[in-house]
Amino acid sequence: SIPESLRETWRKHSAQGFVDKDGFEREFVQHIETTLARSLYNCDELAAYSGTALAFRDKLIIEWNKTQQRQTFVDQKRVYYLSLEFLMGRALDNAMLNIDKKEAARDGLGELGFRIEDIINQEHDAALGNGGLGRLAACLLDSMATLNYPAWGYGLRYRYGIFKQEIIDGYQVEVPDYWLDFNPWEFPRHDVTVDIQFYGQSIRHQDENGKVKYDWVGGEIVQAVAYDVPIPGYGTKTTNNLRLWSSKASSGEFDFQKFNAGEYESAVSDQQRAEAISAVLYPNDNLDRGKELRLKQQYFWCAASLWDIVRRFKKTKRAWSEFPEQVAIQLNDTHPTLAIVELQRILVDQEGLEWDEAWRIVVGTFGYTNHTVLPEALEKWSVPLMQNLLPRHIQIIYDINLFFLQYVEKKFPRDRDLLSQVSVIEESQPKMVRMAYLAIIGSHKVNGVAELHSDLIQTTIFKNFVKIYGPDKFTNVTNGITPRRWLHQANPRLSDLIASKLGGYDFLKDLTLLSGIERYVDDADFCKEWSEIKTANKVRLARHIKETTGYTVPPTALFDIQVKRIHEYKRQQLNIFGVIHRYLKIKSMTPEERKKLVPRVLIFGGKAAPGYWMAKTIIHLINSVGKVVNNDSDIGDLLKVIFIEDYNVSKAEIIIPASDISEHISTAGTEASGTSNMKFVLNGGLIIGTLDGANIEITREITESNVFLFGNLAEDVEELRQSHRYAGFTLDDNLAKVFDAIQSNTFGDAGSFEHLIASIADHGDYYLVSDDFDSYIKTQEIVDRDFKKRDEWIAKSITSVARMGFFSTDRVIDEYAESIWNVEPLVVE
Ligand code: GLG
Repeated sequence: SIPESLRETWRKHSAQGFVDKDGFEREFVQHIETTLARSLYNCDELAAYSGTALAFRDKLIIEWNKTQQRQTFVDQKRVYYLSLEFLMGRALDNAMLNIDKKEAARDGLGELGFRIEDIINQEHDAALGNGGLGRLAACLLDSMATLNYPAWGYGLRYRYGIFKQEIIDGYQVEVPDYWLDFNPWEFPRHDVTVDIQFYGQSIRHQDENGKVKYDWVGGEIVQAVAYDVPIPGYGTKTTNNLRLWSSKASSGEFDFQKFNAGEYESAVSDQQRAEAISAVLYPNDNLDRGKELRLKQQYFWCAASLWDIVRRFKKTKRAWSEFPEQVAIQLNDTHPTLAIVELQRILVDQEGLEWDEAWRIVVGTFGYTNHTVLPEALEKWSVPLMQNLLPRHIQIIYDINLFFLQYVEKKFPRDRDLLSQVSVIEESQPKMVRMAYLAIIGSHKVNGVAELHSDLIQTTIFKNFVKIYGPDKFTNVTNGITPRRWLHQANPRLSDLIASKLGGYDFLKDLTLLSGIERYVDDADFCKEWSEIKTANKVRLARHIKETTGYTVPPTALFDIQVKRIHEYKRQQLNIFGVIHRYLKIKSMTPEERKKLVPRVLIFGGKAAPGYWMAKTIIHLINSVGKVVNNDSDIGDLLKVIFIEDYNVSKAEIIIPASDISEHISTAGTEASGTSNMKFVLNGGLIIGTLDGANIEITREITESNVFLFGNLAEDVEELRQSHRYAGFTLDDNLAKVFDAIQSNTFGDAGSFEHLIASIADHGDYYLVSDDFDSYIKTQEIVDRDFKKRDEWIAKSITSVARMGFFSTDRVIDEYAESIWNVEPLVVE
């Protein structure tokens, strides 16, 4: 660093960033003219977006620098959140609001000839995630910065995020999402690079003292390069860091020999192989596919992150035993479980610690969050695959398992069944490494993401581990959402109305303050404004629907929305079958009866994993039903069915505030938490749902009279499934009629939908669509009835919002900090 005597000069010129409208305009024009080499003659909206983003980036990076200096200086315990997914969405609007400069930018852009909304809309979403798990990581980052926790995220810098979805002739088509053409929010750190090794062999030898050592030799090297993304907190100077790793051929790796010998293709293909590691996000949600490249991604990212964390710790010259007091690493699902093995390897093989001492450090450092009980989502890696790719790590895994099983054997002598049930190695053909078991053994705390889910993991998939370790190792941290993005940014008018009654925006930092609006539920003016805001949000969505699908939908209709990944367990099929039932019913009604009906717009959105045939069939069915219903003049505006293509974070910000009711209708016991349920309620929409995931706690908070619940309970699901299997199974009558309609080609060629119907009618109805159908359509009738009582509906909406304080990720982060991480906030002056 620069000598003290010269620092005055530095300080004099230290970057400040703009503070007001004029300052914004100056920075904007400066960036347009120099950084972007454009002028007022050729500044289009995209360039204006770039100029605006760069002006804000400057501000963020100044605060980022201060935060990092302060955190390094104070050197208190830090949190590292390892997640293979960060579904960030857009950054500009968020930055404007979090550092409280949106009005300066709005006015400045106005004077320079632009509308701020158009500029914000130029930004490409950062879509480095699939769904709830990735978006949760993004909300947690926002809260960690807002609450001033010294916290970093670590992930991968995918060149291609989740694919863009196009709907062509009713079918999903996947298009690559190349998003890095212009990304002002990242800083390449070409000085922060590390070589990551793959393949090769682990060689056992003895050192000069006769101690057994292992050397990992040979194989190939890939370089990890750090890219930093600043994460601003709301209403604080704290700006944390999200470090994303990008892969490239190691400098020594580009084979100049081959190149000089004219073997260009093979020289280049080595390079491409290296770059492939961080090229693309795997598009599966709640599904494990066991592909080698995925394992490479996982190790590449864990090894680079651990190198970085260990390096930072070593600079402080503390004893290794202090590591868990300085470092908390949270594993977002099992994807980063190799970090456990990697830390043990570093400590034992590189730093020379004894196994037991190293292992105490490892377990004290890690916490593991489980996000699902679905068996198809639980990660397992084949032993031969791992043996080949990570020869030293597989040895360490075997040793971890050996010591663990010895511990179990001591506690429960001669229980052979127990040993094979909890072994990290599944004795299958080939043998498999059970990553969740490894994550439990290597962590001091394991948590689920909603009460029911945390109970279920302790009584089903992980029950043996509760028996072995006792219940204290397991805990619950119910998910949340950041109210900054999901209320203030997505629904500014509602946020402003609430602020006008609460005397300011403090509720955005303490969401429990929302309870203060409950006393306005009888205030006619307030209710009227509340209702008008909902209508305005519906008009905005209707416009989006018109522009993107061509369909006109009436904003006075009941907007019924289901947006999330398409999955059989989430049961979009139940929803669309319910829509068909409604359609058939309307067709059989007299004109008098029709007059009494509440018109409905059914809105669907969500991606199917490219290899998930059944999910794609469901999308096709929704679109086929839409095509028939929307063009049936006999139905008119009474029913519309819309599929919004390419559902993502920025579309969610338009869709969620516009709902009257949204659907969270998973088979009980399958949705770990759900988080969009929280977003919808926070935006004044009511929900229809099963007693599953966080629906249960939402119901507890806002009370049962404000939720439309239906369906079987989690505790009865297994028995129902069994009964389908053995006692034969009769379809629900109304569902049978729906199937008849589909099978008589009402919605196009019935053949396309045969396997979907068969999965229910002939193959055991695993997700209990038939069992829940009657309860579902009856509850939808109650929704129709209640929606007509406009005043009561608005009262329910206000009351629900007032009682949502619990579901902020600020509360979530405080719980993690207190019960898992043991970290304290650090305020940056
Ligand atoms: C999971 C679950 C969701 C959960 C989310 C965040 O399926 O129920 O809300 O994580 O914990 N794979 C996921 O998206």
